[in-house]
Amino acid sequence: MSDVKEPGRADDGTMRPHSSHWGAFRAGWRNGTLVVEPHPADPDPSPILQNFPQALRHRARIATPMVRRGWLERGPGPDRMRGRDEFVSVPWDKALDLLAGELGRVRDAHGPAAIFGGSYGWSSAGRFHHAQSQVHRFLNTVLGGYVRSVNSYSAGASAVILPHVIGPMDPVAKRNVTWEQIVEHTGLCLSFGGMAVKNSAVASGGVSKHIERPSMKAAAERGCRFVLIGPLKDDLPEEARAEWLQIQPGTDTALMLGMAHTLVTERLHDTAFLAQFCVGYEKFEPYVLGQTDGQPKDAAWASAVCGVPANIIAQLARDAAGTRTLISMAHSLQRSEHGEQPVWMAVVLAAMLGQHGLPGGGFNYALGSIAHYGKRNAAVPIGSLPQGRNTVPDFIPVARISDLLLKPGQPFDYNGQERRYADIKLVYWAGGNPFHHHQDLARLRRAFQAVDTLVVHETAWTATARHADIVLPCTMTLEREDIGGSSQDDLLVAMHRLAEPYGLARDDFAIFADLAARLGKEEAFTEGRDAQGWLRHLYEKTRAAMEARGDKTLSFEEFWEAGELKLPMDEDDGGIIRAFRNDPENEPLPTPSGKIEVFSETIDGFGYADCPGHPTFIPYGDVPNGEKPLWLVANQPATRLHSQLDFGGTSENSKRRGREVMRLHPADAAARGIAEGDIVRMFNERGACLAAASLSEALMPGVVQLATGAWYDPADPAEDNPLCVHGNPNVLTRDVGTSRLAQGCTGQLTTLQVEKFTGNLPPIRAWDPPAG
Ligand SMILES: Nc1nc2c(c(=O)[nH]1)N[C@H]1C(S)=C(S)[C@@H](COP(=O)(O)OP(=O)(O)OC[C@H]3O[C@@H](n4cnc5c(=O)[nH]c(N)nc54)[C@H](O)[C@@H]3O)O[C@H]1N2
Ligand SMILES: Nc1nc2c(c(=O)[nH]1)N[C@H]1C(S)=C(S)[C@@H](COP(=O)(O)OP(=O)(O)OC[C@H]3O[C@@H](n4cnc5c(=O)[nH]c(N)nc54)[C@H](O)[C@@H]3O)O[C@H]1N2
Ligand SMILES: [Mo]
Repeated sequence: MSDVKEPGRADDGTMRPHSSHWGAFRAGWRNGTLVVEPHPADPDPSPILQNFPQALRHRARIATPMVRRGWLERGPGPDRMRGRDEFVSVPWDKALDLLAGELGRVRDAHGPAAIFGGSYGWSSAGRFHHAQSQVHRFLNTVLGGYVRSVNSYSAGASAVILPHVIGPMDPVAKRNVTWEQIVEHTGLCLSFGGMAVKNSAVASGGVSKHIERPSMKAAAERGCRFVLIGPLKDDLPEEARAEWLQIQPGTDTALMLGMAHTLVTERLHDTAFLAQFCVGYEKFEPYVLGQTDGQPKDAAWASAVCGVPANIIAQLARDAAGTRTLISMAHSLQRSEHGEQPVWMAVVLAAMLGQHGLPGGGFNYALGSIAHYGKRNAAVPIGSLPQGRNTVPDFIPVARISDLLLKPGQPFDYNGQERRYADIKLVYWAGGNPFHHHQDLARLRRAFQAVDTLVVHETAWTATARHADIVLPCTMTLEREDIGGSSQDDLLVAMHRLAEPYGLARDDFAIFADLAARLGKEEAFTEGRDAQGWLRHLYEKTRAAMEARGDKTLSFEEFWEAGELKLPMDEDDGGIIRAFRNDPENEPLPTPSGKIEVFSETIDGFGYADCPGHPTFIPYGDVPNGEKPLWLVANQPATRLHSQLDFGGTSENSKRRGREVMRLHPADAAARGIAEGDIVRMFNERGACLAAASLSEALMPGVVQLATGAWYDPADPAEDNPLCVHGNPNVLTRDVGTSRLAQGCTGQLTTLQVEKFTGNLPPIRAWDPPAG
């Protein structure tokens, strides 16, 4: 790192365009410091941008290729030493020779179905250097494929349930109700899990204008009433002027059933809409009325389950029937046990209200959870790296990674199919951090011990890199050129290079190109293009589409010089749901019946008790009890994207005594003798972590919150289940699927106990490079 010759390091203050998942920005060097300024058009930029300056040259970056000592000395094979061993620095040529040899061995001995390249993760903004796209293209074009993962940690349950009942996730979330419609039309917004502006800070691929806060402000000023239903008051911004209904986690379906019961018994439900646009309502109403199970789902029942007073539930139903009502639901509700149910129930409730397809009304899944939703869509395509062909049919629902590695050959259910886990020998990860995203990290460690080889491309020493056998250092976006853009943003950004690579770091593309050459497939991987060639190739897709529409376009050189290209956006037309409402005969929904499915014959036919044929309240299994009296909400962090740049300034400054801050209600703190700023131990039967306590009345009593993203930091890596001294909630969460239908991630909620930590405070080492 001593020989860095940053472009512009002359400190001339020149600001160059760049982009990130958390905003478009400009950056340049002044007095030897990287200065980052938000894009001037952004009305509400994210503080996450300020993670960059400190992160760029932080010691947590990886400087050279590294090989785990045990793997180097003993070769591939299952090994308990993963995550406990030393690393040996090796030259690039040697690292690539070793890796190419191992990839060839696994391919020849076991075939590509022995390689897991699911490689889930957000990577970085930039259409070309997107690491997950790079690794998938490499595995397809060079090795013939890999065992993949389907769906996401974000929306594991909804991605599977929504197509059965209303349509694919994209039209329900991304092309449906816009913020423009809300500002103009919405009378009542029932916001399940809120729409925290810290979450809409982020959009995969980039976002140039954060409009959520100003939109909620404008809507509220016009008279839109926001009701926040959730355990945390600050899941909606002050500007929404929301009423807060405190609800027991995991019980939203019961609340909505209580509203449905009121609608039916007071004849407020839209029978004409249900008859014309839905199927199966007649099988659902008897359940609501208690005719099928003896339990009417009335407001009193719902109240006893969810904690919201019965009169408020009933009144909410009446109010919702009397105005333009929008139901928004955070991703979080379905990232938990039976997460399919609240999503389906919200679809049905909006149907009972007759609101689907009306401007500013109906159900918009995940609105406000992320900055893609509630926007217009780009009218032209944005280039992305072609993935090649994967010849391996095997896949896992993404959050079944530990099961895959621990249960080779064993059966699992998914969306009506019985499948088997493949037998994986080699795991290749680029652009994701399973020690951030996965649950029950002690189990994940065991799972990674079972394979022959774990390969990780990383920019920094994440816990995943520390558990790898071969670690290859990669550039950050600031160290390379790329094109930033997403289909829900009107700016394509020329991401200029701001710095030389850290140490010996290389671009993922360059690494894969060299590996491909060693395996005799360079041309298949690169198609004869270098990075610049690919940027021009990807840009041309957008430019040509604009030209075909008759829009003014820029040549690649002009685009690069200007720093950005303004994209044409589509009409705000409400997408397939509006089209269906306007013309149900000719614009059927892409469901089996072509209508909204209140009852699904397909799902019913699967015979899953944990996901029956209509929305059903299924009590949570993992509920607070004597030993674990508290709920843990493990939600998204305000100060970073997931685990990315945890070592950046905004993230580090939010910690106390180096630990992640957890929040709890003053009453829960008092009962445990915990004061503001105390270090606490959070624990259950799966694991324990330390965090710094902060007392807040923004949480309901009985609920504590610890955001995700603090890097896993084992007190003693030699132990099987060490204490995490930094505050990673995934040592506590459960590794179980949402149901047999979707098998989605359930990391949002679990139960635990919290106590004041009185021992000697262990040091934080998560950001120190490992011994080697
Ligand atoms: N308990 C609990 N767990 C959760 C959640 C929760 O709510 N609760 N939320 C879940 C959700 S919604 C998600 S999406 C996941 C997120 O999980 P991930 O997407 O895996 O998390 P990130 O931290 O974004 O991981 C991206 C990694 O890619 C690396 N990276 C960035 N750029 C590059 C590059 O150019 N090249 C290479 N090689 N690497 C790069 C970063 O350093 C980082 O380590 O977490 C999930 N986990
Ligand atoms: N700053 C920042 N923004 C992000 C991300 C990030 O890492 N950092 N990650 C992005 C990604 S990949 C995704 S998928 C989205 C995730 O978006 P979400 O999943 O919606 O976000 P979370 O913050 O995990 O959860 C939102 C809130 O849901 C509430 N909640 C939890 N359980 C329940 C429940 O049972 N009922 C109700 N009513 N409410 C509940 C909690 O109070 C929590 O604060 O966020 C995106 N935005
Ligand atoms: Mo996500």
